[in-house]
Amino acid sequence: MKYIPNEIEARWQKYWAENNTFAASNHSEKPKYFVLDMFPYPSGAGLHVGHPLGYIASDIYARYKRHQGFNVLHPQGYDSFGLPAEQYAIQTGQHPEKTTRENIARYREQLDKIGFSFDWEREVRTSNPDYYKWTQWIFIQLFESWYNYDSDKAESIKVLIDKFERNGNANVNAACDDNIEDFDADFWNNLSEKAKQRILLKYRLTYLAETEVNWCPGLGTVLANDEIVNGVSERGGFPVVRKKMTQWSMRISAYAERLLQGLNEIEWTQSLKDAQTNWIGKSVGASVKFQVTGYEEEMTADEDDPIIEVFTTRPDTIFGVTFLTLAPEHELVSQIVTDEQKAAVDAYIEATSKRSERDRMADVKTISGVFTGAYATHPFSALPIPIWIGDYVLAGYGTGAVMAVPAGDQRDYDFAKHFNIPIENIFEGVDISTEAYSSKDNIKLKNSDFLNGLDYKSATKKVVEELEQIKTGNGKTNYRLRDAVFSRQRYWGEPFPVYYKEDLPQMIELEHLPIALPEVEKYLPTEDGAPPLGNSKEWAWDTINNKVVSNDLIDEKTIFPLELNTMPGWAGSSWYWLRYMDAHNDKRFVSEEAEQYWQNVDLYIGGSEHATGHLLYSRFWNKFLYDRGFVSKDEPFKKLINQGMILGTSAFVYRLDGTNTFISKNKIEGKKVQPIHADVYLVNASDELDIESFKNWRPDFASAEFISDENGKFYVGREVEKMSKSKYNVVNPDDICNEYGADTLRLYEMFLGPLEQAKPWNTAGITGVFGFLKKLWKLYFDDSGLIVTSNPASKDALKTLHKTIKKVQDDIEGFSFNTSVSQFMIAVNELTAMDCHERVILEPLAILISPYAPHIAEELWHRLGHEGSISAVHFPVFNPEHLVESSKEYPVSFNGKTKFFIELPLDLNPKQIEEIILKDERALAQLGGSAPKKVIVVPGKIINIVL
Ligand code: ANZ
Repeated sequence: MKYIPNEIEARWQKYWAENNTFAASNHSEKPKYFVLDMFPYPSGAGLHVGHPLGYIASDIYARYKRHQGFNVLHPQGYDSFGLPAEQYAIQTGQHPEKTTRENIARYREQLDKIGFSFDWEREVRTSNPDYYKWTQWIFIQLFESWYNYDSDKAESIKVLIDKFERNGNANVNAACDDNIEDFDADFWNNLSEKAKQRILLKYRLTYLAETEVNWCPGLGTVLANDEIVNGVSERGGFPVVRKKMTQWSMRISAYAERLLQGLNEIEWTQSLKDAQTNWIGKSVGASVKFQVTGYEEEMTADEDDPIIEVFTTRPDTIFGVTFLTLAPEHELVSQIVTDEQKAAVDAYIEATSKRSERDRMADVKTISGVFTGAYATHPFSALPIPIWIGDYVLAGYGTGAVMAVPAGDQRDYDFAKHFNIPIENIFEGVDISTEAYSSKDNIKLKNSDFLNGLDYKSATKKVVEELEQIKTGNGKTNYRLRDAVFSRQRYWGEPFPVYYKEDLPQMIELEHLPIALPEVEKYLPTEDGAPPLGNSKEWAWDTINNKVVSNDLIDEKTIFPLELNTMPGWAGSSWYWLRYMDAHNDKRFVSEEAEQYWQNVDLYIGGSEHATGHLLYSRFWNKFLYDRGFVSKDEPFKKLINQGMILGTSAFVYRLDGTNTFISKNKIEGKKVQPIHADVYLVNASDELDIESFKNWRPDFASAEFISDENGKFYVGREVEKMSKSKYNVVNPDDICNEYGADTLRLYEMFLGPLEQAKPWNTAGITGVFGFLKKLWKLYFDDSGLIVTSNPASKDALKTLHKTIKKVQDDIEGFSFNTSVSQFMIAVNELTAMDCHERVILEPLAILISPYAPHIAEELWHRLGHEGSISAVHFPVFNPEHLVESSKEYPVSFNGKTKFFIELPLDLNPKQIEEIILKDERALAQLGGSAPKKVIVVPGKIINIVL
């Protein structure tokens, strides 16, 4: 009987689907285990062999856990809102819903071929109304909440209103907008409803605010920082500029400290934790207020007091401040600039608005800035400090203003040198004539009034105390993490459940959700620059009938306009793992019961590119839902592993310069050639090009000439590059499945190397893995059928089996899947050499391999006479006794030359061994009657007789 993977695999895939073999139950006596994959965005190109790598690893783990007696939830779905479908819609006029549905169908077909143990009954699609209904609901919950730093959690906005009504905001310690005036209960209670709502917006966890955003004219939308790479949009590579717009924002900054602390509780790689830690960017220091000179008394009531607040991590250097620098966007600039400097300042602001924040951060060489003409007063020395603006200071970080200390900060130093601003050296025994002094420990201060002779630590403490005393500053912790802009000017995203009444946002009640995406004629922004939903003629909310109605009916009394923006790509993916727990619930986003059972994700596998986007937003939303009592765990993903990228092995043909003649790789030496990508599908496992197919591949090669080598062969060159369509090195998993079967694909993907490392794909290596499966098959079958016996197993076979159980179990638990594949190969080679066909060995062997190669394992199990799926059978138990060696086959040497072997128990001592040897006939023959000079015995190793 031959091993025919296609037959076997189709049969078992059908069996699994028909029997719902991998459906997880929400009620089980078994312990639970939740294995999650980062769900795919279904692009038009389909999957290549790089995509399933993580899915195969998580599938092995999920299957292993089932064998260990766990109730495993291993779901899959689609992150199906997003830009590519919309761009495609703009280009082709096709509805993104249609292309998304088609792409999903293709993905599903490809995934099914690989034999994943997904519970497809729980599939989610973020673009389905029954899913985004709950994304809208979560948005509303965020709107109805504020963050209380005293209890250190999110609370209902009603609690805040209650506080305002009783005591005003004086004792409220909230995450909120800057510059909120203090008010008392009377003031609050006398406000109009509208005024109250305005104030509450400054406290809500999702709020409307005029923010500086990254505006991408090419895509017609706002982008998040992590959607921009090197100053251009990640998708499409369009330029990005800064622009002020009213946008929904998420107050993720309220969670900065908890997002940081939570990292200590989870099993993530250090590199991932470092990425999040840096992104959150905690800095401990102080806030210091500098009064602008000349304004102390002339303030009118409605004018902002021109006090420049700076954030510094080095309060100890306060006596080294020789100027202040404001970001060009700083709101005080226009107020304090002197008439003489106004033209220069305006010109500078205009020039810098063209530079992106990233450019500004990256560029440390260009020094630019301008004097405002104004001065501030030093809080301790009372000396006048000139106020400059410079674009090395970022508007969005800290307070957008710095106290510049050329002695201690290189950028300040360079700035001072450039503009000839005096530099005050405040460090004892340090030369700062050529650069700022950056190390802070163990160095004493001088020229610093009450700080002279103090070191960094005590000076920092002293300055903060003094500042607090004179009410000009205080200790402060700053985070780089900013609130996340949540509005996108796009069509293919979740609509907000929001309408506007007198410019104030109003939430639509849960019972009327989802607010479904309307039909539009065009997916582009409207003529007057409104987002694409502005093209819809039916996009108004009727508050009497609670439904979406025609825009013509808007009367601002009972019918109001709906929000035109949609939510960003990360909205739907920030809670999807919860929906898998209870995917069809139409009463709640997840039932309490299901959530209590599954709690959180035990193992999450996905790409490292989501380190600071998806993985921060998800933790934020989960913590929020936890605070409000909707979920039971603070952290969503207990353990997380990043799979490495699979690289393509590109093929190159070499064209003689200036000709249409191609030359075999082994003939190019000394010739001027131009390497050109050839599709990897045109090259065989020995790197020979199929010339005829190559000619047919592209018209410009049809008439090309080819110079082969002496043997008539034409070789290509190979190079490892990113797997990508444009490099013609993409390998489609369907082709591998068709030719060798999914089990071979799965084993080979794992065999390529450690899961977390990047590694090149090379289709040539796959035949080895395919050969291994054929060899495995032959342990069970010969040409006429099953050859498995019920004989007892030999000691050696048991040893091979138990060695393998131990290795595979340790490997799976340590996520070292590649080494398991090697062990399977060793085991099958050993058992083949032993001619082992015993059921007691081969049954457990089938179970061992089933997480990796589930189809062949099912088939073997079935043919061994079992009913039902192998996936539920208990994993073989390792018995160390089978590995203990009780005897040793000693080589027996005479004067160092091995003459024969003898098997002896291992527990004999050297004396006993010597006695046995000297009676052995073969030894007696060697000795020829004479006594040996010496007998050397190393127990467990050697016996040497010196003649
Ligand atoms: C005085 C000083 C003296 C500073 C010294 C540093 C060294 P991190 O660690 O990144 O938080 N700073 C503050 N706000 C800024 C902004 N919006 N744009 C650019 N720079 C800004 O660094 C905080 C330090 O960076 C602050 O401490 C401030 O300069 C500067 F010897 O204040 B320092």
